[in-house]
Amino acid sequence: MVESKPGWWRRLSEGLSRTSRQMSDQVVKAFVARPLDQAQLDALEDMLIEADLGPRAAARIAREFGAQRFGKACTDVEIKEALAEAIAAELAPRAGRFEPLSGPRPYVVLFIGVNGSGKTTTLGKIAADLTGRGAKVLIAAGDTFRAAAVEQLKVWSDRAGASFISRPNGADAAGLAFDAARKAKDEGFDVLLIDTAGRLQNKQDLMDELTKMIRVLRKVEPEAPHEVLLVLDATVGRNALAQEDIFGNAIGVTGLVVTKLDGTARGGVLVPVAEASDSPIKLIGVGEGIEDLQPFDPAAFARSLVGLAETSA
Ligand SMILES: Nc1nc2c(ncn2[C@@H]2O[C@H](COP(=O)(O)OP(=O)(O)O)[C@@H](O)[C@H]2O)c(=O)[nH]1
Ligand SMILES: [Mg+2]
Repeated sequence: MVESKPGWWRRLSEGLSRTSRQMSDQVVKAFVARPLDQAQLDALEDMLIEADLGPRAAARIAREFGAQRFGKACTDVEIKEALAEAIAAELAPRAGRFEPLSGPRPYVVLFIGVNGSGKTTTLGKIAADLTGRGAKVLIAAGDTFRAAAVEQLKVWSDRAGASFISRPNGADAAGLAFDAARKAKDEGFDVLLIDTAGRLQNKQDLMDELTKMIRVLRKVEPEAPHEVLLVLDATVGRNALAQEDIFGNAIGVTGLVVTKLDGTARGGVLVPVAEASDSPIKLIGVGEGIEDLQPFDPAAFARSLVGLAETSA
């Protein structure tokens, strides 16, 4: 899996600070050490909905919280602790691990998602993490639709010290995937990371291209791709759910990456996304930097989201 780098907690909590600031302010405002009553519970539920946790999870969490605390006065830290636990409990069954170095070699990873969701950036961050751990990484520039996409990926590839394979603009992405898989196999690469287009002339063309890429990969490696990561942009909020539907149904997604959690005050959107998804959340993006991709740790995420420190004292 992507390793947690030094300073990961700071990156996570800074990344989630837009959401946690908002939640903290509201917790303090709504619950200043008076016995918990129904009005406060309603305020809590509204706050969770505002942070995009979705009405169902918000109701469950508020109910659970009320069952434990009704009629008791509590400090803001106690409230946050209880909230973090409830949010983590919602997310825990929906977390998965991305472990490209524990699988077969070459381990083939396909990145899919709409334009701008963060596919190329996520791929670049993963490449850097893997080469940093001594893995031999090949990157395939499967977004042949836009010339700029290839250049952007090449920059990430050079930075990571990975090998790179591309084709001229407009070339067949499936052909490139095939050549990349052959090269990865023949030359003993540990991991093959394949970028894809987020948009073609229309949605059907894109789905056809992705299924064709998968089909030809399997001619080289019957088990490939070992991982299909769907990259979702948290700042689009619940619209991400629709993307999961489209890609999830057409292409077999094995894991989600939720990016740009630093760019929204509604980081709680992870909860309804996790709830609706058939595949687990494996990684989260909390910034544009090379180290701003993290394994998804529900407990750490939930604590950070409500503005708590790394561990309880
Ligand atoms: N703030 C922030 N920006 C991100 C994150 N991930 C990606 N981005 C930015 O989102 C934009 C689109 O990313 P890109 O990887 O090109 O998306 P793609 O079209 O899916 O390949 C770029 O400007 C990235 O720097 C993240 O976790 N946080
Ligand atoms: Mg891209």
